[in-house]
Amino acid sequence: SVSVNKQALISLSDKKDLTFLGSGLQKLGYTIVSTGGTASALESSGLSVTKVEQLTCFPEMLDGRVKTLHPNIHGGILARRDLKHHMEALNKHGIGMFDVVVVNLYPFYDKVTSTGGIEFDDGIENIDIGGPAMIRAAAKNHKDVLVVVDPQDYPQLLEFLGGDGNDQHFRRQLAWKAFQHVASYDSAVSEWLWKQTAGGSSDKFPPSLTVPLECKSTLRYGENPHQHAAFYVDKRLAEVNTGGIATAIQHHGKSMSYNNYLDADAAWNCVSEFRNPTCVIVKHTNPCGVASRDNILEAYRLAVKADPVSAFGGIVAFNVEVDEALAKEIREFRSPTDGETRMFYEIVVAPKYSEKGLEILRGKSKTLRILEASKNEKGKLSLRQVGGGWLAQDSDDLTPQDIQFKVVSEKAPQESELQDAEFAWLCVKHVKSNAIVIAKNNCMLGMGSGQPNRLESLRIALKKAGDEVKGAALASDAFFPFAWKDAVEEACESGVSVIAEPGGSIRDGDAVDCCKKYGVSLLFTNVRHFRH
Ligand code: 93A
Repeated sequence: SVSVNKQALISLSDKKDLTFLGSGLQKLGYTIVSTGGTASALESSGLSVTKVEQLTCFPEMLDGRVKTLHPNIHGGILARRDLKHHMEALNKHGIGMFDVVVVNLYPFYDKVTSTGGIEFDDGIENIDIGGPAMIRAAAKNHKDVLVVVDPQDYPQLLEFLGGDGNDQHFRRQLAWKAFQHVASYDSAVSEWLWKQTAGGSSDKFPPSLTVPLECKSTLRYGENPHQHAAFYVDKRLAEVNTGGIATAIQHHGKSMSYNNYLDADAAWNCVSEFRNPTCVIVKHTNPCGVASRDNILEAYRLAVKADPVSAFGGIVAFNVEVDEALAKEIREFRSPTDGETRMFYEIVVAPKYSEKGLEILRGKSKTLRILEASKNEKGKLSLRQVGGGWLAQDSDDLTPQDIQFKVVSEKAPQESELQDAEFAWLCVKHVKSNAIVIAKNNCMLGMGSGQPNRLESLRIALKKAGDEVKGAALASDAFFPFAWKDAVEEACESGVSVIAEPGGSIRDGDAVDCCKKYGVSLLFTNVRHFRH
């Protein structure tokens, strides 16, 4: 079923798998037409190519700015095969048709984000004009022209061309992908230009919101079964794989749900903050167990112990490799509540798994989702939706190292108490407001979250910490509006030895006096960590 006149137009910056594509097309009887670099690459792998210049009767000119922008190219892509006068026009001007167009674009995003940056003029030269024009033309005429922008689609393309080639669904899918590719490209250009106009600073607000999103998957449902849902990734981050949870590799388990993504993100963000080997357990986006230890097995057990009831069915995150010993511990560890039931989790997230570790976790349950996530980069934009609009802000990147813990009480904390306060502070940042965390010896003992009243969050945290609260540190994500007969006094009465809070209330003096009365240290951070 090889026909003689079939033509494929190929113009690629990323020449990955070009030989595979070229030889496949040639075997199917296609004449290949290419731009300069692509033609040379094909020729050097022994394939015969017609140069675009031979069709346009024009040299590639203006340093390559004008290569394919010509009626002999675009006419051959855009002509409607079902219209007689279109066909007559092609004949009259001696233009041949293209049945396949394979193009990928100058790597603009990679260039402008490369280390050391790029000169403005260089950035401009990397804006592809002819490529998107061909992609858009072919995608518009997808009924008769197959358009491919992703090397991953080459095998399917060749398979399709080897068959009857009449599946409109496949053609439409490719056209959709093509417009996505171009839209994402243009948004990268516009975002870069925006940054140049805003004064060269990448953190200028308002940011340009042209995030190129690609639908990664449709989800079974949203927060609840009656809500439809899908998952999108920022295409550019996916390419460089610094996207945190969005670009995580799933090694095993049931497909991720809407709530799984939220919870895994919260767990991964929290655990990524810690320098020492740490385990974080999250339930409904709140960390309910956090522990750092040189021995990660111990950290894991302590994180579960902080709140075994909440940890059951939660998300477990580590900032170190899950090896054989840790995987076994995750598989075997029994709930401290009854000492019998094996702990059950929705997801395990870690930066790395040993082969054996992975094998053991796979054996724990069919459903357990095992994620390998890449580091979250600082300085990301955080976006939240409200009715009819979006809120944009810098992500909250402050760590205790960036913060001064200023002693405002009469009693100064001991070194170990200061460390506990810093640990509690790192935890409280990841708990929904109003947030209270009680911690000691690099271990969260209790937390209260999401209460509209800070005193209630405090009481919940105290209750969870139980007797262990004595001598522990307490952190509050925002200042205490009242001290006496309120949160500060209840905290002091419970036996905490140090309190860390932002300060800034008109009743700060009361908090200082109250801590004096109970002999508790008080630290002001001057920084707030609301999480709404
Ligand atoms: O400079 S362009 O915007 N002008 C054009 O007419 C044109 N035609 C194709 N860039 C153009 N291209 C791009 O060249 C393609 O999008 C592709 O990325 C690249 C392939 O060039 P070569 O085959 O010479 O390596």
